[in-house]
This record gives sequence, structure tokens and C-alpha cells, in this order.
Amino acid sequence: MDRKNKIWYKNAVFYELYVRAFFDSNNDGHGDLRGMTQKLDYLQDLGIDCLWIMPIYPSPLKDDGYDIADYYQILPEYGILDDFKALIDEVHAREMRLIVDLVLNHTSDQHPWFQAARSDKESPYRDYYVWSDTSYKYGDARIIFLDTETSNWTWDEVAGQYYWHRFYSSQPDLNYDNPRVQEEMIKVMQYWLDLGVDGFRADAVPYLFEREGTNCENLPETHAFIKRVRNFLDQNYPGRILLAEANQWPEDVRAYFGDGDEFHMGFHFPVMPRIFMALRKGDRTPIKSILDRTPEIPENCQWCTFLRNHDELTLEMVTEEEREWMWKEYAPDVRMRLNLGIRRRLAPLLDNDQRKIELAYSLLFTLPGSPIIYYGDEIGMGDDVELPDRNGVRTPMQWDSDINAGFSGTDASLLYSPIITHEQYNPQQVSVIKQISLSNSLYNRIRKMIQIRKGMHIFSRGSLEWVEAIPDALAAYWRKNDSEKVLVINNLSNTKQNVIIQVDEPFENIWVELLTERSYESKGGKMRVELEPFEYMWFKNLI
Ligand code: TEU
Ligand code: CA
Repeated sequence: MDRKNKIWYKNAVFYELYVRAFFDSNNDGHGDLRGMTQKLDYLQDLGIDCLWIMPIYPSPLKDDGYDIADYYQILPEYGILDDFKALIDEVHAREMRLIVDLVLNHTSDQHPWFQAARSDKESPYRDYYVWSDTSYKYGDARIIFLDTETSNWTWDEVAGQYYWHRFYSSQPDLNYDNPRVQEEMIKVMQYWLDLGVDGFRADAVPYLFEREGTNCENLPETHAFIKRVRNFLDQNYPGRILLAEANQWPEDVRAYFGDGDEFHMGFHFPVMPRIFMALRKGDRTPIKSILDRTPEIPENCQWCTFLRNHDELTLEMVTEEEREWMWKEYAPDVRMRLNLGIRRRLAPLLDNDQRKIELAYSLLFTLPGSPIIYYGDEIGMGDDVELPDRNGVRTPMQWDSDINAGFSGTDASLLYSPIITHEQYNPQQVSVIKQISLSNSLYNRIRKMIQIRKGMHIFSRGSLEWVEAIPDALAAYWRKNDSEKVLVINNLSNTKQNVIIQVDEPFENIWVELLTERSYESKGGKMRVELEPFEYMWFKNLI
């Protein structure tokens, strides 16, 4: 693999997968590392450059592995360390990369550190965590898991004190004011980097430090620590990346790029709900306004853009009224709501209308940033709101219509989660094998978009210039760099749109629409285009 390419992430297409949900190689009902390894050809064929896998470490699984009980092992159901090494080798043999989830902010309460800390005030591990005799400190910090937690403090009978936790009470926060905690985390990173990972997705990074009188998010101390981590990476592992899960407003995420000396990448959380707003309103304004508000980032940095992920579709970075509107439009059944979000997958959110789903991907793949696909969304998988928490968007990958959707050969009662049975989304309707076989399937359209992207770096790093003097229903923009330019037009509405676009080429010009390979003429600098409802077109100038 081209280890010399230090900025590979600027144009990569990412894919988020949940090992437990992907493929069960030993028929115990849980997906595992060997199973994932057996499916790498599928991911390579889709055109994926880099995989992000959710936590694979020992855990009581009260938060699907985001509650880590040992940073140096593999959860037994997923396999052993040799399986991980084999996975890494197979990923790299395919010129692909893999980053792992690094849950810095907290551990599981089952972690030996916490067990030692709570049982002895004198333990060297006591101040690995944040303790208090009262539950009033840091009162300005919001509760994130609103549906389940009533406080960020929980009394621990054994310890005789309260401990701080920004998420479930079974996830005590680590105390980053303790230099030993910082050392421990850098040691953990070194361990996995030496095993060959290409970087980390840093979980819940805004919450690492706490300070009285602040909201305990995005504190300067956190940025100082990230700079330390980035320096460590640059000195010892050039080419490996840090991807920030900082669910914040654009200007606050901008700070996580520092001067190009903090995170290489950061998820662009705020644009995500606005893609859904724009689609529902048939109006580009929500997308354009948040991108207009998004600051420039250092040359060696990149946004990671997404439609959905393993969590709820978060509505934390919208106004109260936007949230109410989104819930009314996209989560009419209150069971679809979780915390400040919506726990549904992409296809059900978009009425299982392939035109709309493709259009969402056209926006994802042509707006600035490196896009990430959530496993199963590429084949239009459904969800199950009957399942608790976010489990309904984490069901087994549907490979075919054989038993257990080809995910596992075990008895269905032993599966970690039921397979989707919904009449529109069950494996007879939705499966990898079916999607691959149908030439106009969602999968094949996404695969085509990825192929086009890979050949043209303009989509990830070119400039973004909106076409304005056209109906709001059209999200049309130029992507330009010094060698090429592309005109993207997305019809966000369910009505046909006729538009004349100023292409500012003085002479007659031939344009090719990249997805259909149809050619179009512009005359006197103007091109007439007609778009069906939810149709999208990507034009490249042929002259
Ligand atoms: O989520 C961190 C976080 O801030 C969440 O509230 C997120 O903003 C929200 O769920 C919408 O995306 C991370 C993981 O993604 C999540 O799965 C874990 O439960 C959480 O951290 C605790 O580790
Ligand atoms: Ca913290």
C-alpha cells in the first residue's frame, strides 16, 4: 500500500461497519473479525478506501462496546488478536486502510481501573476517574443521554463518592487532568498503531476535560491534549490519521483541526440533518446556509461527511424549532425518537424511494469532504424501532435470502439481533446479492458514483461555488480546481425542473453528464437542462 501518500484521507471513501453485524464466520450468532475478513472483497468492489470499525475490545456491551473493559484485547465473540492481525494484512493487501474506534473519554465501570479506583481511596487508579462528594459540580454540562440519565453524576456505594459520566452511568469518565491517564491513552494508541491500524476515530472527544463554570465541552485543555497526541502520531506514525467525533457547530469543530496540528479529519455533523431538511422541503437553503457558515480548514485537513451512522440521526446541532420540525417530518412515531435524535436508517427515512436515496448520495459524494457510508445503507437496509436504544439500526447485514440473510448459519434464536422482517426490507427484498444483480439498483448507482469520484479529486478538495439565480429546489454548484471543473445539479423537488444554467463558456461547448455519459451542448455560455423529480446530474466540460 502506498504508505508514502500522507494525505490519502483527503479523497478517500470511508465505510463504517459494526463487526458484530457484518458476517458470522463461526456460526455463534455474532459477526466476527474472520467474518469481516471474508467480506473484504465486497467492500473493495464497492470502491471503499478506508474502513472504520466500531469498538472491538472486551466490554460488558451495555453500549455496544463503547464501554471498554480492556483496551488491549479483542472481545472474545469477535475473535483473537491473530484474527485482527490477519484482517489488517488482508485490508492492506487490497490497498485499503482500516481505522479503529478509540473511546478516550470513558471506560466501562467493569474496567479493572475503575474497579480498583472505587474500592480504595488510596488506589493509584482512584484519580484515573472524576470523583466528588456532591453531585453539584460542573452544573453547566448538559446531559447527553437524556432518555436514560438524569444526572452526569452517580453515587458509588463502594467508593463512597459520586463519579462523573457524560454518557451511561456504566461509563465513568476518565480524568484527563491526571497525566497518567494521558500517558495510558497514548500507550493504547501505540499498541494498535504497532499492530498496523491506519488511525483512529476518536469517540466523544469534546468531553475529555471538565472545568467549573463551563459547559465542559471543547475546552482549551482538550485541544492541548489533542496537539500532544497529533505530535506523537506525526513523530512516530506519519500517514496514520485521527478522525474527530466532535458533534458541534462548524466553528467549534474547526478548532479541532487546530493549525493542521490536531485532527486530520472531523465529522461534519451540522450539514447532515440539513441534507434531510433540504430533501423534505425541496429547498437547497438549509445545506447552503450551513456550508456558508463552515470555516475554511487547513490544507492538510478534511471533513468527513455522512448521512447516517450507528447512532441516532442527531438533532443536537439544529435549533429547537428545526428539531421539532424534523421530528414531525421524519419521526412521527415517538418510538423513532431517541435523546435529541431519530433512530432510523436512511432508506426508511426517505420512504424507501430509491430516487431520494440516490439524490442524498449525490449530495454526499459531490459536496466538499470525504464521505462515509454506514454499513447496509448502500443496499437500502431497513430498521426496527421495536428494538431498544439504537439497536434497530444495527441489525445483521443482509447478504442474501438464505437462512439468516446469509449472515450466520446458526439457529435464528442465537443471533445477537433479529434480522429485519418488514415486508419492504426483509432479505427477500433487500440483500447484497439482489442489489448487485440489478443493474439500476441503489448499490450499483452508489458504486458508479464512487468510481467517478475516485477518478476526480475535485469532489473532495475543489472549491464550492453555488449557482444562485435558479429555483431553490435545485442544489446546483460548481466544483473547481486549477485543472478541471464540474457542475452538479440536484433536483431536491418532486416536480420536473427546467433550468438554464450560465456556464460562462463563450464558445459552443460540449458537456458530458458523468453518470449517464450523455452529452449536452451549451450555446453562448448557457446550457438548458431538464431534471425529473429528484434527478441529479454531474456535468464535466469536454473541451
Ligand atoms: O457518541 C458521542 C455523542 O456525543 C453522542 O451523543 C452523539 O452525538 C449522538 O449519539 C448522536 O450521534 C459516541 C458514540 O458514537 C456513541 O455510539 C456512544 O454511545 C457514545 O459516544 C458514548 O461512547
Ligand atoms: Ca470527560
